[in-house]
Amino acid sequence: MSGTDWLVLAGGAAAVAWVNWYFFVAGRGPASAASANRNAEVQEVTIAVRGGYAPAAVRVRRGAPLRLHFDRQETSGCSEEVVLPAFNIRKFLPAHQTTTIELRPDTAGTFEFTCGMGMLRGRLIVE
Ligand SMILES: [Cu+2]
Repeated sequence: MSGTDWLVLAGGAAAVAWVNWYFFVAGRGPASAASANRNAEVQEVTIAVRGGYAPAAVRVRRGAPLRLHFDRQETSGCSEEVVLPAFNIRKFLPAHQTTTIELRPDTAGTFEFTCGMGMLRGRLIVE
């Protein structure tokens, strides 16, 4: 392999290590709720809605009930609805309020959630 290949490989390994750290060690971000309450029955994740979704990627366990708390911190019309097509969910999010969506991720995979127009995007990673 050339020097560039090794560089790419090292970069990839570093990215994987960072992702694992971020999700499982950092105690914040996408998996904070899921990892902190790994054995709890209900998984809870709060997602801030302000010009996008933060975290934009939510990692959860398959088969356990999930509560997504959408904390909408703006009045911009773009984000007034959130849609989870894979779960047949479309929900209005009142401005400056937290709206909870309950679902049960029974299938592993990556599922998108978007605003009503499909402009803001987030991902639900079920594993
Ligand atoms: Cu939108």
